[in-house]
Amino acid sequence: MEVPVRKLRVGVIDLVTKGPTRALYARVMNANLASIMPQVVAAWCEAEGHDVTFTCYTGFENLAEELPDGVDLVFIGAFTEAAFLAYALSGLFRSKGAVTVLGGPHARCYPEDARKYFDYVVGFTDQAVIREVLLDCAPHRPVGVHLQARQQPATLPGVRERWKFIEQTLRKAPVLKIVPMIGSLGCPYTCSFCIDSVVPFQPLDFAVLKEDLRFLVRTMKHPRVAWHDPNFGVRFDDSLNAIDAAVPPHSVEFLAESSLSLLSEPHLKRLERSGFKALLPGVESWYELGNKSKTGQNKGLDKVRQVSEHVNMILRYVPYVQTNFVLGLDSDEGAEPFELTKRFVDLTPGAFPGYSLLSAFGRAAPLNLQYQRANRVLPFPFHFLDNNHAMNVKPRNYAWRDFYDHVIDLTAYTFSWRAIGNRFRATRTMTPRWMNVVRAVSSEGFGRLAYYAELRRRLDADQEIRRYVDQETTDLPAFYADKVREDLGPFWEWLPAGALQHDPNAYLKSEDSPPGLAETPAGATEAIP
Ligand code: B12
Ligand code: SF4
Repeated sequence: MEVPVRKLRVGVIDLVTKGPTRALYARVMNANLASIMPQVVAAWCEAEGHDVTFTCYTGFENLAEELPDGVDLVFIGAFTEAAFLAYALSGLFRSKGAVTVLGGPHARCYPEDARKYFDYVVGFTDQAVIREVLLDCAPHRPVGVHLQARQQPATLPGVRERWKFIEQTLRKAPVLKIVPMIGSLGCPYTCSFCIDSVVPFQPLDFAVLKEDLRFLVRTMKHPRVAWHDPNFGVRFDDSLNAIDAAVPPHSVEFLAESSLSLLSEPHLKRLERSGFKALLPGVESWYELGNKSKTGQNKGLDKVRQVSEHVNMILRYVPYVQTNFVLGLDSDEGAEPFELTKRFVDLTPGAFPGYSLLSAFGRAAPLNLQYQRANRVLPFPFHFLDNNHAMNVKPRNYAWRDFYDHVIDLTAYTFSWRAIGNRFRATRTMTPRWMNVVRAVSSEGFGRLAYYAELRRRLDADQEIRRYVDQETTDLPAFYADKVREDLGPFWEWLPAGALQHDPNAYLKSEDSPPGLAETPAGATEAIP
């Protein structure tokens, strides 16, 4: 006899920010940063017959009121920067009797830590994993269960099935409304710092993609789509053929992250014809990763010239280009890498440079094991791990103060009025022009510069911070604890005791003593003790 399934009241929360905010930029942009998976999870829970309340938290909502009273199970999707908000919410909902589940980048990178605060922590997630959680739906405390599918899911619900959650989220975006879509998972490249360097490339169903685009053209006035593929266009012709077969040229505007090696001139001509308006290629370093940027053995100034020419060519076809760089890689030494990036800014005035400080997100990438083995990973609280507010890898070739001097110099150069003016003039169309100005004068440009300057001042004057970054102590400097308290606002009181600290070497320790993998009866899921 079949046991009837209990109908659950399920809440799904997508955290796109780390705490309450009133910032204008957040009001305009945060809803456009919504993730795909929380919408997928909500659709899968409904398909299993449960009542679902979905909310994308953009920093303006009252979360305690958004979910119904008596919710049985709460899924939270979070980046590491929002881990504390997620932990606090888990505490809050558990206190009301709910069972809690964490998924997303933080769950993938720091499962050992997250299990202390959630009943379930999930890595790769497919429908079977979600079904398993729904069927079990029980408190697992003090240490939660860690579940993951053996690989990325073969299919994901498309825009049509996610639409009611997308629509509800985009109502929060007052001007620009961007729909998240995905055409592939994983990546064939193997950039050692990247979470996808070990995940096989896998295209998703092109038929779903086509149907979704047709649906969007019927449903929205001027649809804009952001591709969340880790590297869009690996199967270039297949992807573009699918887009072109589905919708008339320019009826949808597209944004995508794509590596330079995929952005040849013939490909760019096609992308322009099909309505691509923004591309975000990764340059990362002037000394490494030649394959990805198609610069082969070229290094240093030669690579700057080559990449600059390439990006200027991209700008002839696509109006908005953000070039991503990682600062502080082991191959960087002295002033040269920073000076080279300044040359790039001069030679490529139309591109918006996105800088990330080298960060090791737990078990995200194999390279992190090397950093942990060398005792180079600092235990900065998760809240600051957003590629900018803290660099949690001790640089190999720089003292901290010198490093921040270079970072400040480069940031000031990139967001000087001269560079802002050059960028404005070199950008062809209105929205990208102003977007660049707004990004430069808001938290990303001026805001970061002020933050780095404050940090640099403290590296001289604040004994606690100096000892912390020099690894003489793991006691958290008051500066950081105060900032978390301020940013979490009312959620601070729900932050579990001890959450500010984590073991930065948990990945290495788990590798040194490998756990036995216990299979569930389905055989498709791993429950990791
Ligand atoms: C697309 C993308 C973006 C997009 C879209 C972001 C979004 N909200 O989804 C944009 C450009 C906006 C973005 C911004 C940022 N990103 Co980003 N981004 C990615 C990228 C390239 C792909 C992620 C993706 O969607 N994959 C497809 C999904 C289906 O697969 P998946 O992510 O592997 O998820 C699986 C599981 O984790 C699980 N899952 C995922 N979410 C959830 C949620 C629930 C509830 C459940 C149950 C399961 C679940 O199911 C999936 C299927 O198995 C990854 C790098 C990569 N190559 O993966 C970085 C990555 C996720 N980003 C990263 C970072 C740091 C950022 C920024 C902080 C950068 C910055 N300084 O601005 C911001 C933060 C934005 C925010 N708070 O929303 C880091 C995250 C590390 C971490 N532990 O936090 C990554 C891993 C890159 C890296 N540095 O290694 N990003
Ligand atoms: S090309 Fe991009 S997505 Fe692929 S491994 Fe390198 S950094 Fe990761």
